[in-house]
Amino acid sequence: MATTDIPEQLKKFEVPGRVTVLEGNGEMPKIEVRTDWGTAEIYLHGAHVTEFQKRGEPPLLFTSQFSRFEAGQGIRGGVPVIFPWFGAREGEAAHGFARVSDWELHETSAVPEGGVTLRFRLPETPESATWPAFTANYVVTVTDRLTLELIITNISAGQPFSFENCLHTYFHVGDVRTVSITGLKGAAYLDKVENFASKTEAADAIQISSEVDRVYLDTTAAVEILDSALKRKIRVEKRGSASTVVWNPWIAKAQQMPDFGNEEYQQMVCVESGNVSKNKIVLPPGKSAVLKVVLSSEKI
Ligand code: TA6
Repeated sequence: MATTDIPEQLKKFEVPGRVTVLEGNGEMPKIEVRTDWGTAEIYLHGAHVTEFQKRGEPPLLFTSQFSRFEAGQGIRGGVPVIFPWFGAREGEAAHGFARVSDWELHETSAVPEGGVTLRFRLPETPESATWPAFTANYVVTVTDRLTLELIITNISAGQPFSFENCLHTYFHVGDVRTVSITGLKGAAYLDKVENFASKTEAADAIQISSEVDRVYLDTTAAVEILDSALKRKIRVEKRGSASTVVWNPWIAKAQQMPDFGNEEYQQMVCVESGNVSKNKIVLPPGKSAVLKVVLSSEKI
């Protein structure tokens, strides 16, 4: 689909100098955002933010050079929108159907301080029809930081809606072996590398020298990634989230993922914000749950 083939119903969301809709990888519609501070890219597939970069800084997000851009496949990197379940599920794709669904773009606007706000909505799908009736809206605000809000509303007549959600962010780092992650000391976690063993984080600063796959529970704290190679501090602030997941596949897992380069584990770390496992959400009819994450960075 060349730029000229972008459907009219998408072109109408363009904002001159700020928002452009064009053909991305895999001939998938992609939205390019330009602000006073830098750029971002979002695919309608999964409402997936694949890039965010401030002028004068390295990209904030990591997206694999080997990622697929295909129907039914998750994009490997950026910010996967995980809903309505996290992790594996019998007979289903891991991490829910939201990240492999084509979301609808409903609104784009240039915000006064020089940024851009975009709102996406998850249309009804055969999979979503098997769950209590809900709406899922996703608001992406691009300024000198990246603000993401996943808003789930239970619109069923009388059923509580039980679900997990997570913004599964892949951060770009210079060398994961020289990164420190702070903000989780004292938090209980499930160690997926050791068969979900229950542990408590003892380190002031987490360092990575092997596969790490930890689901921290009952923690609302902000997390910081200190990247000595890129001389940058990344800050992950969140609201409406009781779980934080830290993941790096390391060498063996990296080699097992066809959509991930064998050496790419060195340039990424996931710090994910959501409500998973015992922190899952049970939403009464008529109520909404907002998962909000603010991703920012500064040179150090
Ligand atoms: O969030 C960490 C995790 O659950 C890991 O266990 C690993 O499976 C990762 O997500 C990637 O999941 P994906 O389905 O994107 O391959």
